[in-house]
Amino acid sequence: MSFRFEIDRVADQVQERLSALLGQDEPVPGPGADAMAPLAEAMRYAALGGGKRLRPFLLIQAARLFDVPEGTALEAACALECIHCYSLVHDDLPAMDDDALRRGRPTVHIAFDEATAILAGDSLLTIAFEIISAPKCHDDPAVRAELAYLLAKASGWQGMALGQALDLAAERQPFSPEETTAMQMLKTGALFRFACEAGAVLGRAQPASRDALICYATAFGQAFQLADDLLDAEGDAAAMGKAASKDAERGKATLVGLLGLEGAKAHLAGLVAEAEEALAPFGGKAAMLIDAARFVAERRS
Ligand code: GRG
Repeated sequence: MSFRFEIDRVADQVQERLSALLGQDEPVPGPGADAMAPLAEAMRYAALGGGKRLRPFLLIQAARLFDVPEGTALEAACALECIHCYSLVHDDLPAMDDDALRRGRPTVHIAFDEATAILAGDSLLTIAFEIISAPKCHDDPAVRAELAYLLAKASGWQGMALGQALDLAAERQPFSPEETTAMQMLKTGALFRFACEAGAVLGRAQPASRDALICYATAFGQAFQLADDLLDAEGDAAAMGKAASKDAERGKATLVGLLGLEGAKAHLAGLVAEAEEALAPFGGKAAMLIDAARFVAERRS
């Protein structure tokens, strides 16, 4: 089965399940109903409006290494995607990146308003924990509790939110390559790590297998961010006729700015090799995860 086919198939599954989870089958009766509608609509707009669904894909593929059925892994995968979508809604706000477009459409605060975007982000964050702690996620409450714990750690003040805070700080003070990598491993890497670790938790993996997946996720997360920075840098260089990116202009820390285009490309190839090597113990069973690392490094949009 090809990677392209598989990632599209998983994206369809995620779309269908998220649509059900964010459905409006229990409308609030009475005077609150009208007021509630824009919030639910904004959540659906943010979560159901496209996206590659890479994090759910990694989670489902990691779980598959331990023969976890896709229907089981899908719940945790949807919880993770809700966190990702929340982070994008908040990242786009005027107080953060102040972006008007996301996934080819107006961002949530443009399509609705700022207050609704903040609340939709908050609600996507919290519904993630409803999904991951519900019995449908896993029969064993200990597994659900571990997943919820790991997801909270990955998302919050020691994970993605800290990474975002450091990224904002990097606009005011110069970051070294090491500091930039550490920031990116939190900002974008923490959710990729959760995706892979959750697969191991769902599959009750041995510590060595879990560690191998964490190594893979670490290299994958860095490769993803570096490829994203390269896309920005090359796109902006083409548009502006010089090798300076929008992020660099804003004073944002990127490895492309620090290593240069060629240095960054060489580093990216090394990260993909690292990701592949980490999965060697799983043999051919890890082919989709290896293809995912190659995909993020090679993507052009
Ligand atoms: C607001 C707490 C808080 C955190 C925001 C992840 C993040 C932290 C911000 C995203 C900013 C950004 C655009 C970073 C570049 C890399 C990235 C995460 C891109 C978006 O992820 P994709 O490519 O998006 O997986 P899709 O649309 O495919 O889901």
